[in-house]
Amino acid sequence: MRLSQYFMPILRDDPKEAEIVSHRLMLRTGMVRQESAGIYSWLPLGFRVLKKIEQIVRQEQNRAGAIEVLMPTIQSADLWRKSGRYDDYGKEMLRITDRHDRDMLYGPTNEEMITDMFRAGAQSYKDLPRNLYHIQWKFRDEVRPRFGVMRGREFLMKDAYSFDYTADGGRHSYGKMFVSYLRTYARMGLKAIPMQAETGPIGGDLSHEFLILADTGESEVHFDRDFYDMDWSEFTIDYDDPQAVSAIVNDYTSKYAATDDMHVEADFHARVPQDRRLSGRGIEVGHIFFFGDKYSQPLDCFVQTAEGGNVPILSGSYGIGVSRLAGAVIEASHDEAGIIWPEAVAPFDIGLINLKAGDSATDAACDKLYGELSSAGLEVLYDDKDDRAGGKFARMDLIGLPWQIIIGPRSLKDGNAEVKNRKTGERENVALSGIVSRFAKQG
Ligand code: P5A
Repeated sequence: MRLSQYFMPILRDDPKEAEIVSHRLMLRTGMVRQESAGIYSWLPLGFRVLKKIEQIVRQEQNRAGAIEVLMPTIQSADLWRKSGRYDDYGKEMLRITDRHDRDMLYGPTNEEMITDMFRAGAQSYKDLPRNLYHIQWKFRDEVRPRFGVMRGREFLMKDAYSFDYTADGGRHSYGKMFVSYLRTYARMGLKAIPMQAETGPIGGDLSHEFLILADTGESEVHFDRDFYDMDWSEFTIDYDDPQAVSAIVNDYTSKYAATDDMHVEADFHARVPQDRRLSGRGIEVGHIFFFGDKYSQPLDCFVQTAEGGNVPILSGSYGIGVSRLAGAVIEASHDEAGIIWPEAVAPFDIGLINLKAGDSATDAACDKLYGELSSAGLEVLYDDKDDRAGGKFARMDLIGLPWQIIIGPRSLKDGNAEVKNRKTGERENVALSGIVSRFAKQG
């Protein structure tokens, strides 16, 4: 993408309304724009990040055996009346009346709808287990939307729903999602600690929240320092092996970690020696629940057993805050100069800076390299604008692409470009002829 033809409205100054760094940087880099309180447009740069996050989430859900569907944002109130949540949800639910005076709502979550969909499509225990998910916009009329996309009113969520026949099967389904969440966050360069959590309006008695540590987080958290020393890199797993799955779940849940609602100081002290007890703040990037027949009973979601009886399906639901993650990654990875994107979710792989746009030799070298890198499958943002060098450097640092390739008349004399790593700040002169192979190999 040529910057001269792109739409990336960078703000010169820090926006006043932004209280936390991710919100500030998302506004400054023109990733998002607030349309109403807690409701955002995703501009081209932000949209690319959102799609990358979504794709990692999708790949890891598929890998764990979940099947993608797409349910609508607007739901009928009927099923919510049946489950009893129509009144429970209170003012957080955006209620709409259609032209026939029917009560509708903008879905804050989809337990009811998917349970009804599954009921209509599954008859016997042989149709189980299954896990269905979608990635869809939700609406919750939060009292205080704040921190940009971190606590929006409209936000993108991945929500998966498991359907099982036996309690053991249900636990395995829960474990698979638990493990897939560890892999998902690891791929984005995040350490998300699973913590015991309250179930709130979703319900059930088994639940974990996944939190990344950040001073700006909304939740107070208490945990064993051991989590710091764990191996957070990606790992392989055979999801069909219940023992392998539960071994990983046990490994992570055997250490103390709880959000403030579930925190018991006496347990913390009993289980964790003083020098390993840590308390701080965290951002909730995922939340999983097992609630058995809470929705299948009222919504009549039963299957036939082998013996010919009828039993309610056992379910859990599993959420990831996809749009929130865009902010969370920035909270976890930035410096004074701006964002530092982990490669997996960066809007582009490389920023190519032409230091002398208009100079025919520099233009020719940049254009050629831009074409070659693009053909090699790399995503390049090519700064071909006629701006001062200082401004170009600052802008490229601000938007935080992992690599910068800088070409000007001086480096060109020796047939070189300067390659800068945004994260480490390291710079290196590389022969122009060797650049494509260098990045293609990494890619
Ligand atoms: C689980 C999936 C649920 O809604 N039902 C379907 C269950 N869980 S949850 O914890 O309420 O939400 C799941 C994740 O969505 C993100 N999230 C938000 N992101 C941005 N703005 C919001 N207002 C918001 N509310 C929830 C969180 O990451 C949460 O973990």
